[in-house]
Amino acid sequence: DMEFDLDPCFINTKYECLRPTPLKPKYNQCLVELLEVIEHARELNGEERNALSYRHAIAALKVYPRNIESYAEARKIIGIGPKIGNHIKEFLTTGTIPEAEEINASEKYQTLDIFSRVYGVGYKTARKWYQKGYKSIRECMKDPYLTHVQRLGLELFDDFQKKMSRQDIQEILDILNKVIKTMYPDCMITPVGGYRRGKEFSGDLDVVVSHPQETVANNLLKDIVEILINKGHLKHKLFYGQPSAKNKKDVPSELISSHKNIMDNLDKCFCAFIQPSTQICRQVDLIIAPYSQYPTAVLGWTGSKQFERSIRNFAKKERKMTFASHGLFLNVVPRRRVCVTSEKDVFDILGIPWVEPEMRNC
Ligand code: 8DG
Ligand code: MN
Ligand code: MN
Repeated sequence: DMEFDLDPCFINTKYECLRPTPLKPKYNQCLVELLEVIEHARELNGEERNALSYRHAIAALKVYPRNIESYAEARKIIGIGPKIGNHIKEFLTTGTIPEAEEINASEKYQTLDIFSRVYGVGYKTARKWYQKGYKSIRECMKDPYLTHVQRLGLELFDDFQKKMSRQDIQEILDILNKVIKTMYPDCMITPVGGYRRGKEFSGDLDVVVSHPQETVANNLLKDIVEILINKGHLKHKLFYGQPSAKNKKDVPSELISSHKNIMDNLDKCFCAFIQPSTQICRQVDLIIAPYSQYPTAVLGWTGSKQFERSIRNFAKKERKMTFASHGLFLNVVPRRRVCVTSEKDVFDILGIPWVEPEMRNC
């Protein structure tokens, strides 16, 4: 169990990447859970800005070194303004937040929440389906205007809802390692996402794959997907390709809206993978990185989403640099790539204290 440095300038910052955040907050758990309900409702409602301010406040409360005891104490935290402060006051006096209770009891939010969990469905489509009067996944399947990806997402809904234990993930990783390394022994295969951050249960498996030879890396996605299909592991490709500006037109709009801030130039295939021991379809996100972009790809795909967001903001606003999964760049004209050799290198160049993957859970 790690007790971290309580230096206030380290903890009290608007950049979550500057401080370690463990998986389970020590204090303020109850309050955090209630604020998360409101944050999610804002997202479902399309109030992204508002959701973001909740996320900053939640992240700060997760690392706060004791339980908040007063409104005044809460307001000293960067990211907690009068609105969220008032919710905290409600919590301190009543033990709950009325708005969060209302949301939890609301049939509308329960339905929107379910729809938004469908692969390929963004908050916008979730709201559209709700407005059409659909109440269940079954009803959505009868919608005459479904895209191919939405139909797949609906069909795979039950399987994709099932969380994967670390053992489930290990089973799939073993297969990926065996199949890919038989073809390309020098391939590097790194599990990222929530699994790398130490989560006990994951919604999907995210894997970054690279190869020291750039020419091999160029064909890696095609070769890997082909062999996984041939061996019967891959059931569907949910998304395949490079969602760069060039072929953005071909990306289903739902994918863009649900992955808005996370598009990069790396080759990727989001696929439905059959887990042999359970026969459950699992979402596996395969990301291919050229060797020179391997460190940034691993950093960019480890998450959490808020951790990534804060690195990008920090790089842009404090360093005049751009961080993306496909590289670190100096914002000069023309934009210049900064060479990096490891994940640690990226932290060093940006001047961010090293944060272990298990401590990126903001
Ligand atoms: P879980 O729900 O899968 O258990 O948690 P997670 O692993 O943290 O969430 P995730 O949705 O699988 O996302 C993993 C990380 O990958 C997260 O930090 C955000 C990042 N990410 C995507 N999509 C994309 C993308 O298209 N480009 C880039 N660069 N990053 C992405 O989820
Ligand atoms: Mn994941
Ligand atoms: Mn993923």
